[in-house]
Amino acid sequence: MEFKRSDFPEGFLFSAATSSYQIEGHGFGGAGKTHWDTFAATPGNVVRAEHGQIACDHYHRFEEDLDLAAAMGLDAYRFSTSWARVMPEGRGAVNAEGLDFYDRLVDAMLERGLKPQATLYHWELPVALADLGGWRNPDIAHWFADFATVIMERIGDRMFSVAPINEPWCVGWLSHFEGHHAPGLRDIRATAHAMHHVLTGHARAIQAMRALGLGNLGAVCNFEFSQPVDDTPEAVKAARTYDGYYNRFFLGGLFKGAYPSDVLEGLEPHMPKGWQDDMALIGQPLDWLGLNYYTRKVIGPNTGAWPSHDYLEGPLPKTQMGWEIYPEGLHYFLTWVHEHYTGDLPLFVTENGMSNADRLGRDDVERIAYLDSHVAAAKLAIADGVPLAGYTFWSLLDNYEWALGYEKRFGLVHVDFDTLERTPKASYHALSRALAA
Ligand code: IFM
Repeated sequence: MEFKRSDFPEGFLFSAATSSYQIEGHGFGGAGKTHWDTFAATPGNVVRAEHGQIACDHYHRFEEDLDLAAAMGLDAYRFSTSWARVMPEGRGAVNAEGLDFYDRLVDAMLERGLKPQATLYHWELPVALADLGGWRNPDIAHWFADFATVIMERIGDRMFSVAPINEPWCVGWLSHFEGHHAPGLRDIRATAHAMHHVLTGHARAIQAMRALGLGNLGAVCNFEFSQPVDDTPEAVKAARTYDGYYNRFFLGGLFKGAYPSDVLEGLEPHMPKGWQDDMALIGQPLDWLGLNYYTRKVIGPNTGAWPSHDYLEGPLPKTQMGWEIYPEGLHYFLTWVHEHYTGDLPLFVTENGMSNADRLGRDDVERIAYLDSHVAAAKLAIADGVPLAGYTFWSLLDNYEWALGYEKRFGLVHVDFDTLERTPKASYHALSRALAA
């Protein structure tokens, strides 16, 4: 790595992230069924119909995984709590084993000097709630706040930070408009409802956690740089629309009390009745914002229905996901969010990393270069005055990459999915040296 820890301000936090369904093994410990289990069991949705029943078996191997995180020299560990593990039916009965698991997990982080950075929901909706419409149902905001209370009554006393929902865009758009994630819908009304309710859910969970006395509460949004394919007004408008529903919609709700007008142009006819009355609730004061960033998209216009655009092949080198490598986008978003939305609020890069067709014994140079270039973009943003307080690598372990199954490897640590053996990659060792320096 070109960078070293001492390039960053005193107290800057380096961490690595994972999420519950992607690593824990939902077949263990009394977890309820999630909509990812049923989505994966439906032919055609997930590569080889792979699911998260075993995943990395983190449920039984978390001590070893946290040893690896600590030995790398990380300051913190970003994890998520599974709603279905804690409340198998989504409401009502609590699974004591699930609560005990998170209790042990958090203690194990603290024993190793890792600050717990929690996310309450990273997509494993209990099926009983999916049956009731999931994120399309306005009541989900209250169900989610109840879950927030149950889990944080148990572990909230030991959190460094908490965010309610990982990547609202994925919960709203990717899952209800593009159908790539559970519940696999392709419907604009479902999308508009889910995009709004993910924010009312966020807000009610923040209120519930404040009522418990928790501090350092934030939100984690994902961002993609939207590159028009050329400079024609049509391409510029198409890219702007993409930027609107991807990057500006959730920030508008969280920080400006309003959704962007160019997104409402498409979504307003489909929004839930009375949505405007929720905007004050959605704007709950936050203590920080997390940005997940990986890539840019090249966008061109089409003559179809709103949003009237196509994703086009870009010219830049790509990761195993087919995502263009564009570190300039991270610098752009850090400075843009700071200037236009969050002001003095601390920002965190809460996810960044790449998947690669790793084989053990390879030198892992692509991931090292990817991480180095993105950390350099973050460093530049700090020099430009952005109050960036931490950087989180995705991911500690190779894991379940949702509809793409176990094939896409994002880990700093290789996982053999037959033996479940963990082996640190060269990028793990390179980061470890950079963090010690
Ligand atoms: O694996 C995902 C994670 O669950 C959310 N952010 C992006 C990662 C890579 O696709």
